[in-house]
Amino acid sequence: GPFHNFLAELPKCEHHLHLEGCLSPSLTFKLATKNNIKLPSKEEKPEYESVETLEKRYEHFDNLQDFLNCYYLALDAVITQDDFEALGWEYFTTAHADGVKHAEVFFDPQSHTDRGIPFQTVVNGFNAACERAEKELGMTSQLIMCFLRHLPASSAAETMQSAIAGGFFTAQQGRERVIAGLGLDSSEVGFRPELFKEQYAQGKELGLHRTAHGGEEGDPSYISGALDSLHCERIDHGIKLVQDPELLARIVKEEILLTVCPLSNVCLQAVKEVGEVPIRKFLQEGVKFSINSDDPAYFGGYILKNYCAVQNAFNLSKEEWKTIVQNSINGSWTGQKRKDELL
Ligand code: ES4
Ligand code: ZN
Repeated sequence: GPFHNFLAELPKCEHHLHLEGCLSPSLTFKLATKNNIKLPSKEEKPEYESVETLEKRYEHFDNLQDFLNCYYLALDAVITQDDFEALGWEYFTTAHADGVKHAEVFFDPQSHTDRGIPFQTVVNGFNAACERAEKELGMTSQLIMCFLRHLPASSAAETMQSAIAGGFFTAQQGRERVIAGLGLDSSEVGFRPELFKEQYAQGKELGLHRTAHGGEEGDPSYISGALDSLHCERIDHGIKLVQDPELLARIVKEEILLTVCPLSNVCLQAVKEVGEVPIRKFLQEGVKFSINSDDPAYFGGYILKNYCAVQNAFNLSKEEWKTIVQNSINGSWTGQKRKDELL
């Protein structure tokens, strides 16, 4: 539509992006071939017959768990530090083309360490992509280490220990910390935020930023739990907030940023269509939010497609877009100097 160029040129910040969610069917098959990895046989899983059949599989998910099963399976193809860098680079080049200037990206170390990949292979690979994006594309970024909530807290504690031992939380002269913050993702319902209280307290003590997925499929108590027990500065998704007006008022008052992912919500059937994402309500009530792509290789597109889908559903004014972009910049975990460049 006529708004496309306007949306393309907005200085975007992305806050809700899983680097593993950029693993497309074509990259999955390419890495599996290179690494001599056996993907599931087509007898076991017919969708693994070809790139095309896997693309077809990703067109429909029943819910979050159905998607996560696909997402963890495809990761078997990703092995070497170069593979992690390639996955990160896939993100940064595509996001750059969509007008992203600053990205705070998630990764899931446990989905790799659990299959025998060393922690530092994962972090060094992703960090190399971040550094290359800054040098070659002028994009700034931060890495956010997520705990998988379906695994026990003891596994999250070991992951925390690996990051500390590797020096990834430590700022050195002139160099910022490699990992800037903590996140919490994977299956939400039944895996309450309170389970990870100790790891988040340790992270806060170390000066790390904190966010958690909440209110994607879970009820609003998963959002308040992340605020009260994990001291989160942001909430990822948070769309179920509309079920609790008092909590909504608190989110406004405490200026908690929600990282909303419209196409993801449709693909995982949290809503029937983008028009059901409470964008208008959040704007009216003064809830701050950013618009993000979540897992672009699975949910039909990168950030610009999400911006366009919101525009098609809500027909926002240029003033309203300015508010969204300003809140995205101000809610980023970067210094005032970089924010001033983006504003
Ligand atoms: C995720 Cl959409 C979503 N929700 C929860 N955990 C995730 N990990 C990757 N994508
Ligand atoms: Zn997510």
